[in-house]
Amino acid sequence: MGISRRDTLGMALAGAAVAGTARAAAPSNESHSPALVVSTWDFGAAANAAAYGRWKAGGTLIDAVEAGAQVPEADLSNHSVGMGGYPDRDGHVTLDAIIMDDRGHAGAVAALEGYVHAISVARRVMERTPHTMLVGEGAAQFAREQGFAAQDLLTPEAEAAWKEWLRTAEYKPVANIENQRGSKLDHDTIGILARSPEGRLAGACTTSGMAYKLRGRVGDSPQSGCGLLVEPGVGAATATGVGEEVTRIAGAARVVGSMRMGMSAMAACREAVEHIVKLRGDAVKDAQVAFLAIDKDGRVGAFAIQPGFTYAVTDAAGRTAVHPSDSLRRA
Ligand code: SD4
Repeated sequence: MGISRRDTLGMALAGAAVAGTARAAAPSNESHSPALVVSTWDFGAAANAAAYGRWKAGGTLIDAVEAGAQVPEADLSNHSVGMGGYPDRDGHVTLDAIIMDDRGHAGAVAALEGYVHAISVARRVMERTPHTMLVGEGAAQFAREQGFAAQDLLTPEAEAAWKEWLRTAEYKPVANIENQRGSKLDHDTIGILARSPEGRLAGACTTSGMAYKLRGRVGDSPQSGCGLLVEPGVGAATATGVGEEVTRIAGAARVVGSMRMGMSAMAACREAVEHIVKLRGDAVKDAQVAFLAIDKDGRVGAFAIQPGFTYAVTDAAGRTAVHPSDSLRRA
């Protein structure tokens, strides 16, 4: 499979894309070399670089997706994944994360407070417990026992934004807020999928969820089959956007299931989006939901309800491009 001129251009722009300034055209399913790492939104480029670097240095695919997910978790300017994330409506920053390989290993945390690298706590759940998910106080206790350092994740900036929000307390998720850095409603989920040249797969998804959510709310991201699913010999999928809409249809499982039945990654993402819109009608008129998938051969698919979703693709040579996804609605 060759690299088209258009994708060569996109990859050449990769350095700038990591800095969040350049974008390539949306690739067709056939037009780019097999992907090694893919992830959601513009900020996925920096995460891909970390994941690729870890893999190149001899790490496993799980090491790679963990390293990638840690980038936005530690980014103070990213107002939702991990540190600096906007809190729930009671002022608590709560994190959701999941990590998964293609051998049936999965670990997740939900509503975790006080630990910036939720993805690493999720990995410990996967590797050191017989369980697949720990939540709330139990997840925090586990993180403490595992030696993770507790931190106050509510930065002065996020606290000020929350206090400002409290004046009206209007809860209305805004489509594509993930790419509008510095927005008061910023909620950045990263879903990151990695594939080795041999076709092995792993994935991770981490978020602080929707800003100003009800206390105790958990979205799609940490739930297996909703925010993430990896299946050996088939592919992997992740989701971003309004988690309730993804959870209702077990979105990532639906995308991977369609791929298992022979659909391309692109067609499978589109089918899941169309299903949500058919099911929910006007309820998702203004909502954004997007799926990103990779098949076992490294072909990538992405599709969203609204225009504005972007995703980062890194090939086995380490070249990265950020693409706008196709969408059901037009700009
Ligand atoms: C959630 N799906 O908690 C996440 C939010 C998200 O970019 O994707 N934000 O509903």
